[in-house]
Amino acid sequence: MNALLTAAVSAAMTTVALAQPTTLSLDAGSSISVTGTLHTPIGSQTDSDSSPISGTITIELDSYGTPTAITLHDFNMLVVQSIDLNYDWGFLGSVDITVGNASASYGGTTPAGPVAVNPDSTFYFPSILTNINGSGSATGSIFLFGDINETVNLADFNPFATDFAGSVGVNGDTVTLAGTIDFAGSGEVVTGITMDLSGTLTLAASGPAPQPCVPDWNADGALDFFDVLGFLSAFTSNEPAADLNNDGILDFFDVLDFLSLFAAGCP
Ligand SMILES: [Ca+2]
Ligand SMILES: [Ca+2]
Repeated sequence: MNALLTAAVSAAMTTVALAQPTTLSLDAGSSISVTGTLHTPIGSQTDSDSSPISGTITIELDSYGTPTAITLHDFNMLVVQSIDLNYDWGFLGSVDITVGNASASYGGTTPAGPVAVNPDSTFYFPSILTNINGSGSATGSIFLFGDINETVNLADFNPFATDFAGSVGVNGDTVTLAGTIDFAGSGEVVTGITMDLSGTLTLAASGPAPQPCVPDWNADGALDFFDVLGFLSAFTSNEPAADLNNDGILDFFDVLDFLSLFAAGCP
């Protein structure tokens, strides 16, 4: 045992922070709504459209039992239907904007957060970066301005600073998340014509909870010396939890299993 303990202690002198992100898939009912106000020489008009969205969001919870903190790693969402915005000034002109392959993705280079998950399961990210991508066309004509036939690039609006509010919970092996990401920005869609673009991504997502990390004995999200002490304490107290190979006996092989799991680490 002394040799094992020495090995355990030397193996555990460094702290390894554990990250256990999980990727959730957007469920049916997730959608995007877009409002665009077009500013032209003959006046401003506003139109809106919406579409279902599909995709994934990757988050990390500090605990997959009762979470108290959430980190946002990534999201990638595809706008399923084309976004069509139509502006009509009667005999003065009209402009139709169509984007058929729009997408929204996380624009940060590092994970956002962590922020608190409140006792009522809600969370709030005050400022995350969202990129909107996709291209389409703007066609029409405006009195004294001329015909319009140009390509529209949503990337011209990037990045959006957005807020992300929602709720997250764990039910057995499943993580569920509901939330909204609001975005707003301005850009020049056609030379000389600007648009204020805003909208909301409404998310309903679910996915698997990562498996618990056995060698993180005190479940604090880090692998360190205290986990080794915790296991050895459970072992010497004959706690059934220390029977890692499930053979009903606490012996040398359970200690070996713990050290092997500890050395392998956790995802
Ligand atoms: Ca630990
Ligand atoms: Ca055993």
